[in-house]
Amino acid sequence: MYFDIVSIFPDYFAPLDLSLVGKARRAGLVDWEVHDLRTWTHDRHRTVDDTPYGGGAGMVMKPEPWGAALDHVLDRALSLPTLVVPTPSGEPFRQATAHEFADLKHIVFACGRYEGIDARVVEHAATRMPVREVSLGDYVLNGGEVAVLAMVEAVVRLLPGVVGNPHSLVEESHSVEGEGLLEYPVYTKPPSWRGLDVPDVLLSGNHQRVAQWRREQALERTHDRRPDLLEGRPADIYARPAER
Ligand code: 6GU
Repeated sequence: MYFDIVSIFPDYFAPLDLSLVGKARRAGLVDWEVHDLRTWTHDRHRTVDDTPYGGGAGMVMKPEPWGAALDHVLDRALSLPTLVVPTPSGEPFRQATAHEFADLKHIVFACGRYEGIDARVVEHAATRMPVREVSLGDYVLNGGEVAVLAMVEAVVRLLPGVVGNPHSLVEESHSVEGEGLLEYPVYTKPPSWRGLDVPDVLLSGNHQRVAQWRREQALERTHDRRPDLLEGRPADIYARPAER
């Protein structure tokens, strides 16, 4: 899998070489290039932004450097990439989105700053390649860089051979196999710590009771923290045990 990442802050992406993502790169499972958008400016101040038509606060990223940057990566691409544009006005980036992206060979990430990128950039790019405008959640970041770090990590860990034990992908929060519920609480040794005991059932060795307890805990957490995840599900199967 290959990523082109275009940003005015290329240094943001140095940490990608750490930890699991960096290990995957050194193993040849993924590679990327980070491009400085200012490479495609021609004025003395390497200007990438300008005032918005129609007025209003803030600045908008000019289309010309973006057009040239995307031409550059497309000209060198071995296959048709997908353009991913992080923006708080995008579709939600979910675990299912991470799986979709993990099936792609080549993603170009376009990191906007300021109030966003001139809308013609995405309109034009969409005539050349698939485009996804995606949001990490209902809050505003100063730019797409942190969102790209998060998406790259979410996607790379799904690539075959990246996560040591593939089973650890199965039971975690938001996985299909875990019914899209939040993950149950986990414990390790010692069995008692600062007066707090590990739940007895986990020490019982009874795998069926353990599985049942974990599902109940997952349901309880989901009810409390993310009731939206349970909407539209049959109430009897997904009621917390106390309500059944
Ligand atoms: Cl993907 N980008 C920006 N700039 N802000 C965000 C976001 C993305 N997701 C939530 N807030």
